Amino acid sequence: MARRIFSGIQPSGQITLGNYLGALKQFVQLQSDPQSGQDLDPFYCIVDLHAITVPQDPKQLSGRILDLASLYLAVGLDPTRSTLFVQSDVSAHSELGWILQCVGYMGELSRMTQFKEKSEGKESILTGLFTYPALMAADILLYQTDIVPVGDDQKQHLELTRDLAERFNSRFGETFTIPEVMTLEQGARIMSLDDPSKKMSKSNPNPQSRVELLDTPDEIRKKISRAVTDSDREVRYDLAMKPAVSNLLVIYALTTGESVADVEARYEGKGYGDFKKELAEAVVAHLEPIQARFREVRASGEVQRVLQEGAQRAQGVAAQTLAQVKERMGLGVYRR
Ligand code: ATP
Ligand code: LTN
Repeated sequence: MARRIFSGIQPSGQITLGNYLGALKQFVQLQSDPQSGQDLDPFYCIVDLHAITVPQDPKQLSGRILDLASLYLAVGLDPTRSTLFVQSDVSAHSELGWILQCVGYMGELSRMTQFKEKSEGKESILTGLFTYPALMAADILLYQTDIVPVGDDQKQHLELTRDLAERFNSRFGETFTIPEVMTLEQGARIMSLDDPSKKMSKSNPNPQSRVELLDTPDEIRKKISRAVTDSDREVRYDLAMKPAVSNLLVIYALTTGESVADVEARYEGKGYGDFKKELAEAVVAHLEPIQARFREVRASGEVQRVLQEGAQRAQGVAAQTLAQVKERMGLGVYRR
C-alpha cells in the first residue's frame, strides 16, 4: 500500500525561506521516492483553522489562503500526485479535533512550548491557541498518516499526536496509524536574520527577521546585507560560537545545492561582504522561477479548481476514519 504523507502550513503570513527550506522543499521531494521505489500518497493542507488561533483579518486571511495554495503549486507540487486542500473545507478536522480534546489532558497541552512562546506576555489568549495540538493531531490521524515532514519546532506536537493516537487505540480499539515524524538534517531550523537564537517565523513582527518567498530581489538583498553576523570576520560553520554565520551558511548551501563545507572553503580568508552579496544573489536566483510560476498560477484560477478537487478527495478519506472513531466511541451508533 502507498505510504501516506501529511503535512500542513498555516496561512498566517507570507511564507518564509524557513518554511520553504524546512518544509515545502521536502514536500516536493516526497511526491516520489525513486530510491525506495515505494508509492507515496501525500496530502498537503493549508491549515486555516490553525491560523485563526491568533486574530486574523478576514480579507487578508482569504488572500493568504490562495497565496499559499499558489505557492504550493509554484514550488513544484503536482496536483496529480499530491492532494492539496484547505483544512476548513473538510469539516471532519473540527469534529475529530473536538473528540481528541476529550482524549488529551490539560497537563500535556500545558507543556507545549509553541503555546508557551505564543502566549507569553499576551493579555488575551484565545482558547484555540491552547487546544491547537489536538486539532493538529486530528489533521494527521484522519488520513491514517505514516510520515509527517515538518521543521524541528513541530516535533513536540508530533509526540503528542502519537500519544493521543496510542491512548485512543488502547481505549477504544485499533483505529489510528501511529505516525512517524520526518525532519531534515539540515534546514529543519532556519534562524531569524536579526537574532540567530530565534527561529525564522512568518509572524515575527519584524519583517527584517526573515526572507519571504515573494520578496523582491531588492528586498532580499537588503535583508541579507543587514543580517546580523558574529564578531570575527571568518565565514566558518560553528553553531555554538558563530550561530548567525552558520545559519547563513546553511541557507547558502540549501539554496545552491552545495555542501556547507564547500561553501566554507570558497570563502576562506574572505570577509562577510562578498559572502553576503553572493548569498543574496543565490537566494534571488533560486526564488526567481518560483515567483514567476506563482504569478502565473495565482492569476489563472487554476488554484481554485485544484483546491476543490483536493477537498473532495480529502473528505472521502477523512469521513471513513471519522465514522470509525465515532462508532468505536458509541457515537451515532443508534442510527444503525
Ligand atoms: P507562525 O510564525 O505563524 O507560527 P511559522 O513560520 O512558524 O508560522 P508554520 O506555518 O507554523 O510556520 O510552519 C509550516 C512548516 O514550516 C512547519 O513544518 C514548520 O516546522 C516549518 N518551519 C517553520 N519555521 C521554520 C524554520 N525557521 N526553519 C525550518 N522550518 C520551519
Ligand atoms: N502546527 C503546524 C502546522 C500544522 C501541521 C499540521 C503540520 C497544523 N496541522 C499537521 C503537520 C501536520 C505548525 O505550526 N507549523
